[in-house]
Amino acid sequence: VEASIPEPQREAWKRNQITSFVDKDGFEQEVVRHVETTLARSMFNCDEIAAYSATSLAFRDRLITHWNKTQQRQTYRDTKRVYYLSLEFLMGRALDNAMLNVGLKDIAKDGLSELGFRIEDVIKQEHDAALGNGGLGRLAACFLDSLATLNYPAWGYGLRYRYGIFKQEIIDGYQVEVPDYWLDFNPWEFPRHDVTVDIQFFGQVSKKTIDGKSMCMWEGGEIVQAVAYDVPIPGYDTSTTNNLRLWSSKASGGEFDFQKFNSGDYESSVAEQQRAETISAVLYPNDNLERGKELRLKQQYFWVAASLYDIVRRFKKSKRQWKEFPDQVAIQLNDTHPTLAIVELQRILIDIEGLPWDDAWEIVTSTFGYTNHTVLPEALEKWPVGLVQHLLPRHLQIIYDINLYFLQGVEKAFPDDRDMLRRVSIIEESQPKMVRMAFLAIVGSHKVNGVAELHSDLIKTTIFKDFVKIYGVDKFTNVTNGITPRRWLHQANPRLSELIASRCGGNAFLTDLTLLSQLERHVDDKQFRKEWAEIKYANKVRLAKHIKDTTGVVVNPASLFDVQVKRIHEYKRQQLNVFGVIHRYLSLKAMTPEQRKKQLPRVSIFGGKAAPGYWMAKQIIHLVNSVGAVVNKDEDIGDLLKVIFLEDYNVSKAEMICPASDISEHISTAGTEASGTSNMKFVLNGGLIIGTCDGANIEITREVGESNIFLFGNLSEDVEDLRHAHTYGSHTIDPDLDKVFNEIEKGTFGTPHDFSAMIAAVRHHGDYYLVSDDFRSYIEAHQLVDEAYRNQDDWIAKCITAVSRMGFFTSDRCIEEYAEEIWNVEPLAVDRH
Ligand code: 8GP
Repeated sequence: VEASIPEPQREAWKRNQITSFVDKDGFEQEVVRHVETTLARSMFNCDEIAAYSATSLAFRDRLITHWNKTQQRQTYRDTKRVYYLSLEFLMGRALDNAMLNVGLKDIAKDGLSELGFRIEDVIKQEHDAALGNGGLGRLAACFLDSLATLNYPAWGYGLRYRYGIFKQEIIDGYQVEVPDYWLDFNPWEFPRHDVTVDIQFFGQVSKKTIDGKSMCMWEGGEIVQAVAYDVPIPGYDTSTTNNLRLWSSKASGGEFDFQKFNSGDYESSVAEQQRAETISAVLYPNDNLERGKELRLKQQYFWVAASLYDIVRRFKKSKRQWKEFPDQVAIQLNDTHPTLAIVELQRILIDIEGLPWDDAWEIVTSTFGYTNHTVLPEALEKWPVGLVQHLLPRHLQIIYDINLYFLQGVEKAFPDDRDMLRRVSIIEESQPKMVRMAFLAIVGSHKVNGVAELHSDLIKTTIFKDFVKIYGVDKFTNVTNGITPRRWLHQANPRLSELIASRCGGNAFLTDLTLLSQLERHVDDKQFRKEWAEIKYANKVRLAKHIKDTTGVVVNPASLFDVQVKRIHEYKRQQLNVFGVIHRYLSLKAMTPEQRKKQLPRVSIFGGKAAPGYWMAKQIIHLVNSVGAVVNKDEDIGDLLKVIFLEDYNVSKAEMICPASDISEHISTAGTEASGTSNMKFVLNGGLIIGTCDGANIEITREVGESNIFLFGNLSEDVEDLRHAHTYGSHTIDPDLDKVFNEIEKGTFGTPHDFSAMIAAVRHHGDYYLVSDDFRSYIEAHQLVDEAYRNQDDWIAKCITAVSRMGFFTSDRCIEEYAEEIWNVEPLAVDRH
């Protein structure tokens, strides 16, 4: 619909351009206006939530004017855009980030104070936007921040879940899940009731002849409507404000079926509406695990089809030829969840636009790039052919055709390798037959990347080995993950950020993180070290207060804070950590009081959610809590060891925890953690890490130097042989670990039966994650940590040195690599604020 204002009337619009506030008085006016009009309240009933709402609305207004200008500029210049398709965006809080990126936090602070509020209290009112599970979703959020900051024309596309990742409560030492209903009041989204797409499911395919051409028609079935909700994404120190478009599902054709209603069938008309709304109702709470639920496949197609419709609609406005599509559009698939986009674009081009198959396929494969985030077999997506056939009959036909042409090419190129076709086929000939989504993603993309060097090498030599033979090695590349220093340093750790700025020539390091290297000159500066240590201590005091408030346990901030916060998963080996904690406890117990006095006090802090259906992960949480319950009240031990489980780990908690850590644990079995990104956050905040030679730990070691990290454990190349030996040779358990097991079995930490499966996994079931093999070297690495920490001066020097060498790990660098190597897009130059 043409809704543009005619030229003669535009003058009035230009005269009345909205001006955003620039100073404290302007900000206060906006807050008061929003409290009194938008919220319909007054100074007599304005609580902190109202202050938060009004402040957010004031900043939102600002963002949206920038957003409008950014979109107009991008449309006018008509350059290539990037579309980042991700089923997860783990955004966290928006207000603090918006204030910092726009550069008006100080003004807001003063203004709020004059109006009777402390800015920290106002910021804390915001509910995290938690539309993700862990690393994959947070990476998408960091990428959006970098894309906007670097002025790339880019959109994110995702689902607007009504329920984000569940909230975790710990009751009697067990995880309990509580739904996260977060949309009550969300000032950061703009419903676009005018931007809707009808999405088709089920139905049948028939052949029709149109203009002498035989075409496939997908008809019948049911229609669900996708409604767009837009979230503005401000860049740091630039006016570029990009868009995150989230789709929400509703029944097509309005509120409910009036015909059914009138005929007295009220219930079923409401039921139909509810069924439609179910599609975007809930985020699946699994990290690195795929459960193959039908509703999940529906979510995927719903989101992908709506997003592609939107992208194609935007492209068509420019009236270009189809072959120019890949010059205008780059689509990145965040893991295999959006792989149906490949099939959907091919369908649009051949069935609706009438292009020949080969021309369409050339366009499709030039458009897509695919990022793999895991090699764990249980996380690789496969869908039963029968399910795809039922839900998306036309798509299944296209998948079969894609596979046919692909396999024909393979057969020609490898006539002697008969088994090759079976191995690489997009259809797995199992019972039932399955569509292998990763293979489809590879075949339909022009680039495939892993997320850290080791991981990118592993996918080339293991799960995607045959595809390297088929396509050549150049199709496969690496983009090591990164994090945004705006949120993960400047926002999370303002005092450290300020101290760094004072030695690095101001805030420029926030957009050029390599400038951190200037810190190295100050490593020996006593005053600088002292200020550094004071900031770390203050951050630990803040965390200690949170621990006291939430668990009742008093911890001494002078202790070494040892932190492992991430999703609970056997491959991440929280069990190794808790076994190590028990070993430490037993060693302390065996000492004389004199010996104990010489020991270094430690707080072991755990946090993270277990997928609700992941029984073993829940047992690990239970063991940590059970150990804490015993150790924390043991008077022999006192401050020497405290064991804490922090409830409901999320993005905003991470912002408090990362700055307060002395040592953090990144201890996955070598070869299993694709990258890890919290490892980067902890080092950037002046903590050291203990870790295995896995994921990005390896590159962090290369950058910061071996003397500034504590590595231990077997290497990834030895894992397979060790596993083989466990199963077919004799498997002896490390004697110290055996003592730990015996203590658990004695009932020291509660009912032994609760933990018998965890122990049996190591003793009797092949110790798949190599807990016993790595135990000795893990304990030894911790002894080195203790020794190093005793010399505080050296310790601080290590931390400063490590931070100064972290420039590589900014997500800005990642985005530049993607832009150059995969997307072929350029930033649009713009004015600053
Ligand atoms: C995660 C990886 O486990 C983590 O190492 C990495 O840092 C992060 O992705 C970002 O790249 N992977 C997943 O969360 C994942 O693969 N999830 C499901 C798709 C299986």
